[in-house]
Amino acid sequence: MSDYTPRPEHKFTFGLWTVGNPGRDPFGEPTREAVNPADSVRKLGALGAYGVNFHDDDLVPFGASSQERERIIKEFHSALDESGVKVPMATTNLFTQPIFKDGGFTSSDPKVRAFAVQKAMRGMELGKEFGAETYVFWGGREGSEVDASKNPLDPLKWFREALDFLNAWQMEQGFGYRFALEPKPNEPRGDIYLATTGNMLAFIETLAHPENVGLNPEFAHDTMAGLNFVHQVAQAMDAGKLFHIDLNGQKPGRFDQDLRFGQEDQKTNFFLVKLLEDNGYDNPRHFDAHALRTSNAGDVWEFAKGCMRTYLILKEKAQRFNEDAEIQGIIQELNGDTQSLVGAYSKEGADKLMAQKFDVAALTNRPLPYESWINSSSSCCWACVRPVNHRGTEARRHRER
Ligand code: GCO
Ligand code: MN
Ligand code: MN
Repeated sequence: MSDYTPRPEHKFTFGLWTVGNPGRDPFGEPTREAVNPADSVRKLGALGAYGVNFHDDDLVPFGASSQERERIIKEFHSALDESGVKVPMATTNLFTQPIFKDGGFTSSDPKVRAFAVQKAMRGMELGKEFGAETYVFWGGREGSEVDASKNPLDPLKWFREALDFLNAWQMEQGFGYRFALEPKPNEPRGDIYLATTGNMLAFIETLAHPENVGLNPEFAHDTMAGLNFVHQVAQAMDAGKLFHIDLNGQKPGRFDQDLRFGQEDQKTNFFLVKLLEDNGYDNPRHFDAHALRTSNAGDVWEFAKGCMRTYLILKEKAQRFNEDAEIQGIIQELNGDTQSLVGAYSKEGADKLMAQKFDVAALTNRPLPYESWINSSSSCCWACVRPVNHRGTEARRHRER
């Protein structure tokens, strides 16, 4: 039996709003008591998490007095010191307060936009107080239901203005943040601007300082849009922009479910973990999920354990996949030599390519028996990872799961 005990080096993190989620939904009142942030930190530390993240208002309630703020900060510092839990990421809540009903950075009202930027500046100060290195921007209210109300180019300009201003300011302060933008297609707005990982990647290149701005893609968000999350994350990695990641569970075409990591679509989760682990992803693995509304306070911590345990199980499977001689042999056989014949452009290379003869029939008819692979190797299920001939050990391992 493998050891699936989470440890700080696995870099698992949770938001205060995730384990602290009281089970409220648009149709119903909370089903659990609110959790004190310092208690969440101690509990997460005891479970082996690396870090905790927060929105400004998760830690210091909106409108709190300065004495109240000082008291909370002090208490939170002691909980972090005692537990060894870090704060790798912080963010601003620009969605709960009614002032943001038609957007924060993209509101048509310049005063609301300025207030949103000021709130983000204060949130950055709060994050730095605890050593946060990544600052996430999720534009929950940055969207619309009524497109007649503005020129669709304006919100993009205003979003850019806010990010450029905040980035210049935080650099001058010496905060050293990396910004991670988090796309989502809809909810709570009918349509949210910059809906997908691809939209965000293109937008980043239009900023004044694209070098320290990257992505915080979320499993649920791209899955809601019906996209292949593994491909989205791969593109962010290819661009050197995977600064952070939000892991959870989600069925396509639904409201934002924020289920436990691995609760849905285990195959995609397997390839996601494999992508991250195979390609040296070293930033936090953040679970932006919450326990089911049916959970009581104790069950919430089982939910947290479940997220981390699932990741470690999938990580182990990815390793087995990579080390399995039979699997690797089949992949090698299917792919053959993948060395590129095109390469970087040169005049000589172009002339050579133009003169090259291709045996189109042979290339077309090269067998790619993906279907036979599954049958002949007869994996007992995808989760065994190994397409084996039901050898005793594999079959036993399956039964033991
Ligand atoms: C959501 C989002 C948020 C953000 C969080 C951090 O769908 O509600 O995923 O949970 O990740 O605001 O910025
Ligand atoms: Mn989300
Ligand atoms: Mn998220």
